[in-house]
Parts: sequence; structure tokens; C-alpha cells
Amino acid sequence: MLELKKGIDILAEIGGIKTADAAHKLFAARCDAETLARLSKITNQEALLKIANSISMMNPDAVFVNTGSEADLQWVREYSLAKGEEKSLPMPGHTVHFDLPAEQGRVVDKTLYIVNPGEEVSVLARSILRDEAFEYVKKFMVDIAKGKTLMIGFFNRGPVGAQAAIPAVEITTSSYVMHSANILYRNVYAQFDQEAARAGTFFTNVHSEGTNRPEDFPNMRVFMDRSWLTTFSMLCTYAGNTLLLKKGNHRFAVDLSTYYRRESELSEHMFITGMTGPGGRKTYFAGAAPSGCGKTTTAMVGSDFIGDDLAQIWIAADGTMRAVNPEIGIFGIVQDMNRESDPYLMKALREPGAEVIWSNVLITEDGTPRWVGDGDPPPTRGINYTGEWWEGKLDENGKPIPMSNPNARCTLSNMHIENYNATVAQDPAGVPISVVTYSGRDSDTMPPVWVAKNPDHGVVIGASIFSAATATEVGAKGVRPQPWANEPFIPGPLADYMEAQFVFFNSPKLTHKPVIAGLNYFLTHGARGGEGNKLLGEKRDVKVWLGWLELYAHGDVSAIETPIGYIPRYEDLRKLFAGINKEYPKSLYDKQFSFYVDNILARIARLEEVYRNEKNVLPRLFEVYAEQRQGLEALKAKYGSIVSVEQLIEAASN
Ligand code: SPV
Ligand code: MN
Repeated sequence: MLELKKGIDILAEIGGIKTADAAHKLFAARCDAETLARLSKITNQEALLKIANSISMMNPDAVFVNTGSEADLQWVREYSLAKGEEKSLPMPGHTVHFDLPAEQGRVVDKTLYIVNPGEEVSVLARSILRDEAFEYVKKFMVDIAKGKTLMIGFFNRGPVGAQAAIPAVEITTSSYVMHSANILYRNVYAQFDQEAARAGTFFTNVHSEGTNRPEDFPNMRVFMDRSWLTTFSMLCTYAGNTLLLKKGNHRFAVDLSTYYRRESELSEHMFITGMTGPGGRKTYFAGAAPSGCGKTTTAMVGSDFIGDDLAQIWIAADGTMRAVNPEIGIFGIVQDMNRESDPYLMKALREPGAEVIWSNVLITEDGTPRWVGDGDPPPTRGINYTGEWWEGKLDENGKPIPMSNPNARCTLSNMHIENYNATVAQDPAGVPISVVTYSGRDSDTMPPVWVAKNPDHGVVIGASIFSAATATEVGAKGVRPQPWANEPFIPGPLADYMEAQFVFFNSPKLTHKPVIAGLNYFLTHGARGGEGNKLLGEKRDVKVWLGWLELYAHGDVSAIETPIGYIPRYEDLRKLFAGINKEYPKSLYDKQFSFYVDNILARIARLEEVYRNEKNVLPRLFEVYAEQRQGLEALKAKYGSIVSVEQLIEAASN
């Protein structure tokens, strides 16, 4: 269980402002007339105390309230250039920002949940006791804003009025962070009070980059106070560590869904997109994938793109599963993104019209952002996050530095993406989700697509994602379980989250049960009897996997039953591939959909071991694994370790 407002409120304790009166006195002493007038429109007392205590603690020279007006947006852009956090590029509206070489992703070992004594967090998460966090914040955040302007923004994580939308206050000295927030989130300065009242809560994020020197970077921390729904971030700049409206608040949303809104809501690391099926029908998908595993690309494949990273989900009165995107923009990885793989995104990035913040890419002499795999002949020099870069430049370990960091990103509004359906994305009613997908970076085990037999098996697909580390997490290595692709953002014990999933998907209120499926784009030739790490599939195949699920969700195709779920028939896929002008040889289908039973069994065994080490995991999970193992062992006994699709069909008919 998670208890809100338990233990000392670190921000209030350090800031020392405990009453509305004291807050107003502080504002009067520290803010100019315009800022005072702006703050006077906010009446939520708790929010005003958070703001007052942040000012008191961080001690800025000036305070700026961001109302979201065009003038304010422009102020932030200009401040960022003046401050040097961003530099402008020749393409109008484009800027570049660099993070320190040591901070090219989320710094996992310095990202900690603040906990009260005796409180449990996920075995996969790190935590710090409240008292220690209090001392740390006091040491590093008091006076951290001296000489700087503290910016305050009011945002909503979802369309105004949507059931699962939760507002948040962003308090930061970083113009890059506020600029990013302006692109990625809905400013609700004018509706903040109303939204906080509707949601019954709001999140607070307090950040300062401080000196932003490499020598101070070891002291950087991201603290998330689960009890007070407040984040503290210091001495860092990478958006994943600083723009805590994103993953910091996503973590709080996961907590609220798990402990306070069970059965009615979920907060997921999922894209949301619509596919247009036969007769023009729209079928909406929500899909999870770990960072750096093709989530943005998958989302873009839809005809009605809504979001590429996060989903706030609930069961509506009509019995459908509904989802809204808490964001309105993309903070997307650019590596291997090119006109062939991501045409809509490339158009928005390479043609004038969009406001774009590039980060950790290479900037050539003529001011063009470049990255590994962008489809053009690579340049030989430029400026990147290590400063001057030339082909063959080595790092301190003698390893070549790539021109762009593998976690280099672009930040832009969804409005510039051709297939973004803004009307639907802004609808507080959300979209009805018919298909839920889970995927990971799995080179040798699972087929490209398979469908769960029932909600319990679906929850187990989510629980069973295995994925290779990517550059989004600093220092992460190896293949590891990444349950629901949400594991880095699940604060409490995994068993609690898992139970909330079982309860949600089996809820009698959810009368329109979504299809739940697994996806895997990363099978290699080497794992299927060929040679090397080359992938069997291509990015454009994603359209076929989603297209097949679209048909399946409407009962327009049948499927082959296997112990792990249903898989597509060759003929149906061949037709869908023809639709993207690609031949789909039966030999490729056989490679992709034959079962390498030993791999699947080994995977189940490893997952069982992981979950046996978690307390209070529902027996249902182990029952599903046991059922799948039994089926797979029977297949193996009859056909051997590699089972062809023909054999799967034969086994299913017996
Ligand atoms: C991810 O890593 O999943 C992201 C970027 O979406 S970050 O903000 O770093 O979380
Ligand atoms: Mn993400």
C-alpha cells in the first residue's frame, strides 16, 4: 500500500512556508507586479505553497510565470538562446541542445524513490529514506537558483476534462526544460484550478541544472517523493532526468492507478495509434515497448497517430477501454530514423514549418543536424555532445565516438506529424482501444506477432517482456526482464502492479475486452538457422503485423492456436505484405513463426525464477506459465525442439 502525505513534506520543510498568508508575503517580496498578477489567478492553495516553497528554497533572482500565451512561449525560446542552453540553427524554429557526455540518458543509479521507513519499492527500483533525501535536497537545492530566473508552468497530462488526465506544475530554472514542456504538454494555466479539483490531485516538479559542470555532475540526483507527489531534480539537464512531467509524473500516475484507482485506470508506457481497416473503420491500438525498441515507429504506422510514449487509460461507462495521451509531442530517438523508415517524422524534421529542439545530434558546419542512420552519406566533422567531432575521434577508452549519441533526440509537437489526428487526440473521451500490444528487443525467441488466448494470458504477455538494454539508460547492459515495458517506472512492488493488471483486464466493467498481443521485430537470421545479427524483418513490416491484428480484432481472419496463443496464417500475411508491395516468401514465414521450443521454455523458466523472488505474486501468473510449459513440452515430445507451423496446425487439430 502507498500512503499519500506521509512523513515530512521535504519541500515545505526546507522552504519554511506553511500558510497561504506566508506564501503571499513571499510572492510580494520576490515577484514583480506582472508575476504577482499572474500568480493571483491561481487559487489552489497547495499549488501556491509548492511554488512559494520552491522560490524560498532555490532563491532565484527572478520568477517567471508561463501562461502559455504566444508571447510567453517566445520569451522562453529567447531566454534559452540568451542563456546558452540552446543554440539556433539555420532552419527556422530549430535549435540544438547538448547534455554533458556523462548524461546522455536517464541516470538510473541516481534516480531514487523517496520512501518512508518500512515502505517497499519494486525490487528493480532504487530508493532513499526520507530523512536522507531531506538532507540531500537541503545540501544541493538551497540557493541553487541564485543568479537565475525560476520559471513556473502549469500543464495537464491529458486533454482538459479527461477522466485519467492529471495536472502538474513544472518549476525549473532550465529554459530548455520549460521550452520542451511547452512543446510536449498542454499548458493549462487558465484551467489549472479546475483540473486539479476534477482530478483531486496534481503533481509537482522542482528542477535546477545548477552549475551544469562535469565536476558537479556526480552529485546529480532525481528524487521522486511518492507520498507528496513531488519530484526533485538537480545538477542535470537530459530531459528524461529533468522534464519530470514525463517519466517522473508517469511514475506517480502508475502509483495512483495501482493503489487508488484499481480496476478503473492504468498508466502505461504505450503509444496510441489508429489503424484504418476495411470499409474505412478505425481501430485503435495501445502498445508498450521498452525505450529504444521502435515504439515511435510503430505509432507512426497508424493512419491516426495519437501518441508515441505514454497512455492514461480507463474503463468508460460504455464498457470500452479508453486512452488519452498525456503529451502532445514527441521526444523521439533519431538514430536509424530516415525517410524510408519514418517518412512522416522525417518530413516534419527536414522541411521548414516545425519548431524542433534537437539534442545530442551532430551539427555540421552548415548547421544541419545529422545522426547515425539518417540515410545520407555521413559527414566527416561537426559539433556533437563531445564538442568538436571528426571521423575517427576516440573517447578516453580509445573507442570511436559516433557522430551522434545513440540516444540523440528530437523534440517537436505532434501537430507537425501528417498522420496526427488532433481532433481525436484532444477529445477528453479518449479513443476506444481494441488492441493492446507488448514488445521487446528479443533476438531469438518469440514470433513477430501472437495473440493471448484470454485476459490472463494477455497480462502474462506484458509480464514476460524480455529486452536488450538500449542507450536511453546510462550504464544499462544485457538482456533483462522489462515487465510491461513499464518496469523502470513502476515504483511499488511488481506484484501490486501485476495484480492491478489482472483486475483491470478481467473487470466485469470492461465489457469490450481488447485483443492483447505480443510483437517482436528483432528476430535475427542467426537465431533461425541462418547467419549473423541481421534482422529477419524490416521496419515497414510493422504495418503488416498491426494490419493483421486489426483484421483479427474484427474477426476477419482466423488464426492458429498454439500453447502461447494464436499466430497468423501465411495466406493472410502474404496478402497484407502485398498491400505494402512486398513479397513474403513462405520460407520467411516459416523462419518467423516456427517455434524454437527450447528458447521459449528457457524464457518461461527465467521469468518464473524472477517472479518467485518477488513477494505476493498472484498464483495465476505461475498457472499460466505452467499451462504454457505443458503445451510446449507436449509439442517438443512429439516434434522435437523446432516445431514448424504445419506441425503446430496438426497439433492444434488433435
Ligand atoms: C524513454 O526512455 O522511454 C523516453 C525518453 O521516452 S525518457 O524521457 O528518457 O524517458
Ligand atoms: Mn519512453
